[in-house]
Amino acid sequence: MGQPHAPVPAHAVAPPHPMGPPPNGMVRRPMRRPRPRPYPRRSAFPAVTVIVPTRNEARNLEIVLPAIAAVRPAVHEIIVVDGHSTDDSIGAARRTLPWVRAITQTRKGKGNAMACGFAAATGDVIVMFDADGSADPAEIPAFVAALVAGADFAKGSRFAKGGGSDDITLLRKTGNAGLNGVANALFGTSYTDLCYGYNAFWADLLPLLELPDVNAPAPEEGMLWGDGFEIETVLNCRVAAAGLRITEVPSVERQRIFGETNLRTFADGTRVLRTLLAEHRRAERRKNDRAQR
Ligand SMILES: Nc1nc2c(ncn2[C@@H]2O[C@H](COP(=O)(O)OP(=O)(O)O)[C@@H](O)[C@H]2O)c(=O)[nH]1
Ligand SMILES: [Mg+2]
Repeated sequence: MGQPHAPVPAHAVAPPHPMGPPPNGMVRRPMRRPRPRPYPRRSAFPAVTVIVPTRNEARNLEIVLPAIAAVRPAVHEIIVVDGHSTDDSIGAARRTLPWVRAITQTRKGKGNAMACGFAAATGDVIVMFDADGSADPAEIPAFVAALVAGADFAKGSRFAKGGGSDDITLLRKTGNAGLNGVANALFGTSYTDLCYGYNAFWADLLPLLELPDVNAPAPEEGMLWGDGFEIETVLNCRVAAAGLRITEVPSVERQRIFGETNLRTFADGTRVLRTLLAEHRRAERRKNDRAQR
């Protein structure tokens, strides 16, 4: 008699096919679904999750999703996180790429969408990827390579050597440069592009980032800290404050294909500045707490 079988873990049992049993005599091929990964791992060949936040990006998704799926080595999963779009972005995503995972965010704002995507991710590496066609999927392997080479956080930069932008206005470029200077002075970093949405990091950092709970109720007015466009800043501040290894990856931002930006230059710029100050206070508080223990 052999050894008794170990109990089969719940995640190893294939759930019933969502379309039900196949008609007589037909075999239904299993749908592609993420491999079960009980915990993220650091390895030379990490499983890559791409998080794509969308707010009315149906037409862009039809172009962007197949382009991400064509990247080699292939990504492990793509999660579209929708912000209550009125153009059926989720339907477009599913029609374009049947194995995409599409979820709806729990509150408002790009930051909340990203936090929802991070919480749903099953890969070892998480890539933040805008849906508007401005990010080039062919750069994903460079982000992953920076992480495999030892970085904790791979930060896309349009202003590092080899980077560029077809999409940024002079006003936003100037604002970004000013905000960059403030961030570097406060956090001792050498960031060249604070407000850029194309970044990647090891999924095991997530607990350290302490992002707003995706299940927390939405406030009656305004948004929770970190739920808006300031998400990139929050991440950049927290990885710096935690002393993590940051590598900048040159990135070329292209023009959005269809539609218009959801960003409001002045309102969101002010919010980024407030975030830098708030995050600096938070980092100082943490440092003092640690020193007292
Ligand atoms: N889910 C979700 N996605 C958002 C929200 N706001 C912006 N996005 C997405 O975030 C990405 C970047 O937004 P975009 O408007 O292009 O800003 P810009 O790239 O800074 O000009 C796009 O894919 C948007 O569809 C939001 O509130 N919720
Ligand atoms: Mg954009």
